[in-house]
Amino acid sequence: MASSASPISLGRVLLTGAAGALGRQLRPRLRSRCSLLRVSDAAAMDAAQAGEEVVEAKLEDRAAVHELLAGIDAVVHLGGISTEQPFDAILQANIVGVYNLYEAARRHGVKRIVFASSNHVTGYYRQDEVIDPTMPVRPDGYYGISKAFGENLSRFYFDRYGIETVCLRIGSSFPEPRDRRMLATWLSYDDLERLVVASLTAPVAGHTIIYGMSDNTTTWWDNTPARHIGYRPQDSSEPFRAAKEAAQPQLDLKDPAVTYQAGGFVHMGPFDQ
Ligand code: NAI
Ligand code: 15L
Repeated sequence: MASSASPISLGRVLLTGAAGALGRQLRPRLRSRCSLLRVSDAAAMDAAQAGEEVVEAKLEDRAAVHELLAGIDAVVHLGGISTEQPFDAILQANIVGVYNLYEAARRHGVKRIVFASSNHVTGYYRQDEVIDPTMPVRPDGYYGISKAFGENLSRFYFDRYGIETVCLRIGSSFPEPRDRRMLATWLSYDDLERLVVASLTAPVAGHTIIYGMSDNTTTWWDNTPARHIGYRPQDSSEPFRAAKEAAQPQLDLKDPAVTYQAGGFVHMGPFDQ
């Protein structure tokens, strides 16, 4: 785990998506920094530890989400569908769900939200261009569109109600890069923790979009417009390069999954419903 523990208490924090891959990583890392960590998911979670509350809730259940936000200072919102899927499922979890979350946050006076967006908001930029968070979105599917909705919704809730949000356009957060594309997109779990803590503790966050990546040598993303968040990655995909290149010595440059930053997401769908 990252050793740069911030001395700043995070207060009463809600972590959604706590049963998921990243939620299970962040839960123990956030627990010691919070006066209360309320963890939630539609799926079953481990029992509450000291300083925790565990609440099962579906994001599309407006009343349940309203209850979830009671007494909370800040939210780390990871919950929702995390890959390309049919629109109706995405609509409920990621679009209705994020609306319910922000509306409950407004009514309960929550001050800051860290929203797990995705690199798939800009997946149709090419792998031979470097983009920054101020450039127009180019989603690569319904999933990316739903994350763009969350980014826009959160901007509205900042402009209208002053709720600060840091949108994390997470690249690929796994124990290690899985393929050559992830040499550019990888975010280690320790750097994920650094990014979330920086987003929760930056004195002024406003509405910020930042790519979630480690200090990779190959990169498609320039986080200069988000430097005020103070995120400093300390890991790199470079130690994995030789093995990943050996496993994939040839890339088909005519394959859209190689052309576009989205990678294999460009081949997901359409879904007949
Ligand atoms: P995951 O799929 O492992 O976890 C998502 C969690 O959300 C699951 O535990 C699931 O039960 C819960 N969930 C889904 N629908 C729900 C609903 N309707 N109501 C309540 N809970 C619901 O995903 P992972 O990898 O942990 O990602 C966490 C977040 O980060 C997601 O929002 C994902 O889109 C985002 N992200 C993750 C990346 C990665 O590399 N792991 C990359 C980019 C974005
Ligand atoms: C995502 O948004 C997904 O949640 C994750 O499973 C990875 O596929 C990641 O993007 C990626 O682009 O590698």
